[in-house]
Amino acid sequence: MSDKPWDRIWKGAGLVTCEGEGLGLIEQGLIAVRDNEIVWVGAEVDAPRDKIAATPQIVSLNGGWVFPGLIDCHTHLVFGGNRAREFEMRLEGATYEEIARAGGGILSTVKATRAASEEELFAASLPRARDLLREGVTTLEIKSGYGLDLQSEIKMLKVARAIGAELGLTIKTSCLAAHALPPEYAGRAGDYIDLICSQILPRLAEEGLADAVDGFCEGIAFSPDEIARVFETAKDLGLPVKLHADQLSDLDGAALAASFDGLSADHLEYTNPKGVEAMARAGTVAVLLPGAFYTLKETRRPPIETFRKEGVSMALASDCNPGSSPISSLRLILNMGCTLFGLTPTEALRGVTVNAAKALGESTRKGRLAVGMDADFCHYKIGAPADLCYWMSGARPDKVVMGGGEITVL
Ligand code: DI6
Ligand code: FE
Repeated sequence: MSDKPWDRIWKGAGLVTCEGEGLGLIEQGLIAVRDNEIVWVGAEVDAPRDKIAATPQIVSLNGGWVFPGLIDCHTHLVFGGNRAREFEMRLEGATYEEIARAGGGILSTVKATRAASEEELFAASLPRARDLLREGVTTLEIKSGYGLDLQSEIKMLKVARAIGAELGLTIKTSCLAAHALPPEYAGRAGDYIDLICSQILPRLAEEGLADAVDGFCEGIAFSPDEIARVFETAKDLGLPVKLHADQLSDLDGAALAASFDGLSADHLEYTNPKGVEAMARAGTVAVLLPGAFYTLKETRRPPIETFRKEGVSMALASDCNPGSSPISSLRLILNMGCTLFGLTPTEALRGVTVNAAKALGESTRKGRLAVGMDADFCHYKIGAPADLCYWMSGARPDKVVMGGGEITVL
């Protein structure tokens, strides 16, 4: 152990470390931090006395549980406009696909997002990120995909980065230019894929605006061949990929993502057993999105049992977006993951911590309370870890720590 003194200690609460297979619980735990890293974690009784005595700042938590900072690994929270009218249309019987084919859906958000200035987009999107932060989310993925032209995609991803700077959150960005066919390319999907591969991705890579490349592989979006072209370019640029796969139909999307060593395949309601096997082999995380399942009143659930059997890591995310998952609460998603998809609270909690970190390629820094990890964590005054899944919304964390510093959650 290094001789350097510790900066700060948090003690007096249980720890949900997410180490090992389960939650890695430690009752009466202690976390020590130096700079922005965890330097000691374990049971308080085992902590070195001399180190504790020399630490200038000790925070006593008085019960409750400390979790790794929660991670929402799939969001579309930067967007302009509002789709409440579509919600009403769906209540009147229209389907998501019908609305999309009639020019509503994603394309109506594209119109509003293109029309918004960077400042307007930032102002509209920040509250959604703040909602998540208030629940203890410290790492957040944000996708583009409502710009669908070079300048608008850049604008979205700059806003995503600016949200991270404003709130002190870790933001991972994904380019989702292959989300929908923009109206000016109607009937020319191949040309739009050319634009993505020859201009949008190279420019975003050059500017460091995209940490990964995503796509929407679906009958109402892009075919597996089209997505494969986008992924080839991503590979050439050294960017990892992930995919909206098999959400509304089985297009072998999961296997496609796995064949490019995808970080994750997301949605997966219609994924077939071969796709699950391919994901297991590639170490591709299954990102489950019960908010979209709920909103679209889907009845077909992702093959959870097969993921378990094949040892595929499962993550849970909000999919926060104006159409299919108008939700900016990861707490509610934890409950939905258990109630709608049959996850255990342990699986659900690992799904917004250790497995969500894996889905973002951040396993070495995020998602666990362990030595060497970023000092991101949140403290909830709850009786048992499963309370976060059981109670819908409700109590907020009373402390959120990011990079070793406590932040005020407004
Ligand atoms: N799948 C989704 O659930 C979202 N995008 C996607 O590819 C929906 C986005 C929207 O309706 O605006
Ligand atoms: Fe999505």
